[in-house]
Amino acid sequence: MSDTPGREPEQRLPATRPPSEAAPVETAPVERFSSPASTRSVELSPERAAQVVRQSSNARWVGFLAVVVVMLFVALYWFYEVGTPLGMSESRLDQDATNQAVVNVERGYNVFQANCARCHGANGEGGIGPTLNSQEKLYQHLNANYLNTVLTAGGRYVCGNAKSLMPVWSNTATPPGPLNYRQIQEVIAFIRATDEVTYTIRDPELGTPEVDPVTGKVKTFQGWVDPNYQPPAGATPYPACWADSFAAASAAPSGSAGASIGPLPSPSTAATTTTIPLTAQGIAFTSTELTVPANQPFTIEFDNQDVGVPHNVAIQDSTGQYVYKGATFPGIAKQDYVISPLAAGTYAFSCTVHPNMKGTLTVQ
Ligand code: HEC
Ligand SMILES: [Cu+2]
Repeated sequence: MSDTPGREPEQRLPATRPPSEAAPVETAPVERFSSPASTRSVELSPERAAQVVRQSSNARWVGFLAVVVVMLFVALYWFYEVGTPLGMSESRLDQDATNQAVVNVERGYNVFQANCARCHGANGEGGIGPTLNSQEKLYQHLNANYLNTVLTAGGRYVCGNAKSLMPVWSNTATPPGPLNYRQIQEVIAFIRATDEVTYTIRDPELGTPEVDPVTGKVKTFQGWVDPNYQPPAGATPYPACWADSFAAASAAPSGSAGASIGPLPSPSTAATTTTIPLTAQGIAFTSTELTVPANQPFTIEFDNQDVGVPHNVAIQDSTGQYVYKGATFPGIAKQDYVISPLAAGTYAFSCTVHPNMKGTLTVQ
């Protein structure tokens, strides 16, 4: 049936139900909500108003505390980043730089041992190549720039010797050497490392500290540079070519050593009775045992067979004191060293340029 106007009211929907057995009378309208009326009221009750006030006060506190926490975090992070005042802690970047410097030195140690130690000595004490660990040289001569140039241009840069035994190391040179720019930086960092820091020797591949199998301790090394070193007053700067430092030094001691020996005739005037030959070849003396008579001047006929490599002969007594230092000169050349009489005993002779060129001189 449709509810169209024009019909009788009782014919419109909803149709009134006729009383029946199940529902004998019309039921009262049912409340649709079960909550109390106050909650449905739109007005702000006094309790509700009080609650709103309390809640917004809490919310302000939460907000305030959140701001405080953020500010504390910012402050703490700030000091973590730039370091706390009064030097209580180092800035993060400085700390990273320090760590990186240590890593460079430790890796440079490995580069040096693998490539340079066979000529310059495990500790830079010198050998086929010149000494690198002397404070005199490290003070100014062996600066990072110079090292970089020498490693890029090769040993010929040092004294202008085209046949220098030291090859080019940097792979940026033509023809390229075996070391990349990182390794060059690292080996320079190692040579310039300060002796005030103890560094750890690490496995070149794994980077793990190396442990001494005997003592069970981690192996360490110290840098070479003494930051407090000052050259003696009036000292001349180290010569650009290291060989010149021997040429300059060798003149004086040979004469003064003779004076201390006593009233024996000076070697220049007395005819020497003994002449012994000595040859240097391949950065080594061909004979390591020499014998000369005691209390008599003698001559060492020194034959340097190494092209462009400077050598000399120096004699030390049992206390390590130099009693004679011959002039240093590059090969191929010959020179006679006239040496003042020596008291009987055992002496050591060596090349001051190449400390591992040595032998024994027996005076009897
Ligand atoms: C084959 C031997 C040899 C090797 C290996 C070698 N050098 Fe040399 N080095 C020499 C010789 C020899 C000289 C002297 C150059 C000359 O006068 O011809 C020299 C000179 C130098 C000098 C200049 C020293 C000075 O007093 O001016 C430096 C620095 C140097 N070497 C560093 C290194 C480094 C770093 C390595 C390893 C990457 C290395 N050398 C590997 C033989 C070697
Ligand atoms: Cu020598």
